[in-house]
Amino acid sequence: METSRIALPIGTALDRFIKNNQDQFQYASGELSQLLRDIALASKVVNREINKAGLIDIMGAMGTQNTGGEQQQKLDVLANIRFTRALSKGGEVCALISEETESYVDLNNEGKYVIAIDPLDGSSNIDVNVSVGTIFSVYRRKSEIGQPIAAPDILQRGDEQVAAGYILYGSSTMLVYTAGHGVNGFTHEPSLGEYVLSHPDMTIPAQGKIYSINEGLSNSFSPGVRAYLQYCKDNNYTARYVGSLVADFHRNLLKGGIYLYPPTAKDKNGKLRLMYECNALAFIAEQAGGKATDGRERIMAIQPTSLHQRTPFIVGSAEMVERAVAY
Ligand code: AFP
Repeated sequence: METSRIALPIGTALDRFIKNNQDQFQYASGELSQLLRDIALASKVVNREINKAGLIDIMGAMGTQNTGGEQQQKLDVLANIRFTRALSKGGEVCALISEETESYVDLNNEGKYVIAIDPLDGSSNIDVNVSVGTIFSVYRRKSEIGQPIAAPDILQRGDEQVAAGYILYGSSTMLVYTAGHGVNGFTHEPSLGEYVLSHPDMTIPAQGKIYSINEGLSNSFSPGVRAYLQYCKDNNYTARYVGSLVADFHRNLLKGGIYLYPPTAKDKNGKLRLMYECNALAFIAEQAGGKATDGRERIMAIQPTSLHQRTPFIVGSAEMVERAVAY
């Protein structure tokens, strides 16, 4: 009898995959792969906490606000602590930009990398048991190792990312990342505590039928956005909107679709953050064959001028994004 029939292979674990593909990392010297492993480990801890939400007192608001003036959830704070701790212990990261902290966190002057992270995106969904995510971008520092961090290390364009990814805490937990050589997805196997390669070489269909937008805000959308939404309806597209960016992005990546967060009356530059939400997803979208724009230029070409800068965001299947921009 074939051995695989009595013992199904578990597939390639994230660690093994990273080691086997070490040469795909720019400036491969082991630190970047260690950094990804640190993120993966912290995400497993966060995953464990999220799974317990409802049983222990970690749901609900902290009573404090984040940098955007939004209510911080207890799990936001917890996830921020977990990722910061993992990344500071690893020693590869010199500075950390997070949605949860006003300024960047200076970690270790010897570290080679700068991380921008939204530790828990969509956190207002936690109380109702809906998917949430973590989004991260990795940059190489520009200043000399050993020197204090300077502005050019922090305010880098998306095009300068050396790796980016997200973790989706959904019906299963997935880690999806790119290091600039395509996109690979790993599913968390809870009994082993390992991420296992489940979605190799992910590509987004050039055209899909799903559009994702908070249409409740449509009174304040521009005429162009409203016209594009009418086009979607005229062509019998399906509306799908979780309200957790990672979940909406991931679904569209797999099935083909478009996600839009345009300027609104409340948020003149859109709601989403360039440095720790849009850049990472733009990198993944482009690596998977899709597109990401603010309506005028590629997201990754935008030079950030502040840490918590917002941007309009249109991302997804290439042909759909092109059409939306034409409107
Ligand atoms: P929260 O983290 O406050 O839940 O915001 C989530 C988010 O940043 C992103 O994940 C969603 O796509 C988007 O905001 C939803 O915003 P609207 O509620 O305005 O549609």
